Amino acid sequence: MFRSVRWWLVAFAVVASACTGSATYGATDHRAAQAPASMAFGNPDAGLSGLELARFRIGDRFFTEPWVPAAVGRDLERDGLGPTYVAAACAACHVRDGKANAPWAGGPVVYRIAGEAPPAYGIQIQDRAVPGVPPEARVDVAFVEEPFTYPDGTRVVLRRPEVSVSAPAFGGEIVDLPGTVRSAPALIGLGLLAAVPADAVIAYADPDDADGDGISGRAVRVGPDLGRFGWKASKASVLDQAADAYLRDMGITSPLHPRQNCPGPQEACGRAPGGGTPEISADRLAAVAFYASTLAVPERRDPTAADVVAGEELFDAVGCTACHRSVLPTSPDQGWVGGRVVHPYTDLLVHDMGPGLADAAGLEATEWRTAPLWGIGRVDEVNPYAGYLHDGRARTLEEAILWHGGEAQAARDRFVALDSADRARIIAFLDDL
Ligand code: HEC
Ligand code: HEC
Ligand SMILES: [Ca+2]
Ligand SMILES: [Ca+2]
Repeated sequence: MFRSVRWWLVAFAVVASACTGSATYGATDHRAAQAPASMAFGNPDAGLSGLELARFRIGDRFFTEPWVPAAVGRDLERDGLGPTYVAAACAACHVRDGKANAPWAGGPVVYRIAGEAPPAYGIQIQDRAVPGVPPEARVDVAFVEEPFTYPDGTRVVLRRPEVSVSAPAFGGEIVDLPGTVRSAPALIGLGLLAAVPADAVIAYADPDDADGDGISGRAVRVGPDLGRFGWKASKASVLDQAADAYLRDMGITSPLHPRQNCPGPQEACGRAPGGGTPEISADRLAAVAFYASTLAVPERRDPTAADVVAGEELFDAVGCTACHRSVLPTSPDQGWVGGRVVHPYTDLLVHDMGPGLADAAGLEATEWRTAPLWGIGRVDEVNPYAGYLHDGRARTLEEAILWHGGEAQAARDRFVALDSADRARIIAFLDDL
């Protein structure tokens, strides 16, 4: 009974948005109501035209199907994997368009050197390679337990990752360099985030905390553009992020990165055959970026349920919305994503999150982009092996909150000071997103 009521609400929302063209955020199409929960992130935005949907499907195919090694005398659509790589498909990390399997669940480990790139390896370690080419090194992640007790006596065991790099193929210096594990985020609503006017983001920045509320927030500049994507907002566009992923994660060259990822001393890598020049064309790269930009944000499940409403009020009252902003506009002149009001629960700014989440020494090591929270309640249904936070360390939303420090310390402390029923309400609200 309840379920069918919800179905009609969703159907109504789709019809309404199709008529007015002004859905609030990412209304999914009606199939979402029937599709399995694990597919909640895989739907195209309801605003796409027929032609755009066709492009979405092409992008989907290239996002999902794995690449294979190149071989001399063979020309396939998706050959050219590596020579060194981390995974063979976008979908191997962004599982069903959601988060990656966490390192504690055997997921692919994206390991980035924090600081200057060692010339023999480059900024990221590729721990796999095609036959005949040595992988750069082996990366293992272990977890150290850090028990935590609430004032009311409730205990939670937090876990901090500890990375060890071994079997370095091109010199041992990387074994001791500081680095950072990066978990693949869910890819919903990115076209909407791309369409938020830079001014609306910069308006929330307060780098010197002029208003003295303990929250600063810095807009990241990438050349003339605003950095919006990645855990440190280091990419201005989904296309840049996709081209980077092709080269660095999969070893696929593109018009943006035409040279294979084979640093000087890696001779076997340099000699290995390629899969074309470049290996992915501009058209296909653009289709994949389009796909990754147009995945719909799922409808909220039950936003008027009493606990969810109370949880949202508490979320605001303890100060979560100082960073996880609930309302942002998109520019009117942005086609299918334009002129909307979106609820991403991010300000797209980077904040000092304290030493507990730092990935190295130095000023920027503690800075992370406020993670968007839309869809966060579906993450574990889309992929039960997913982890939260930039390195996937948190197994639950509660653990993720307890890791907040730095500018978020006060909000975290107010969360900790709540009684268990109110903490559960905040989690119920997050789970509804
Ligand atoms: C080996 C794992 C891996 C593969 C393969 C991979 N990604 Fe990612 N992706 C990541 C990680 C890790 C991040 C976070 C990067 C960071 O913050 O530095 C990310 C971030 C992103 C983002 C930014 C999302 C946001 O919210 O800011 C986009 C877009 C993206 N990936 C698209 C792609 C596409 C398209 C492909 C295939 C061409 C792909 N990725 C392949 C691991 C992967
Ligand atoms: C000072 C800004 C700030 C405040 C205040 C803040 N957050 Fe966050 N939040 C972040 C940042 C930045 C991240 C990403 C940190 C990382 O991955 O290392 C994050 C991550 C999260 C995540 C994990 C998201 C994911 O995709 O893994 C959850 C859940 C979350 N915050 C909930 C909350 C709640 C609940 C509160 C209030 C108690 C809160 N946050 C307060 C900045 C903030
Ligand atoms: Ca290649
Ligand atoms: Ca490398």
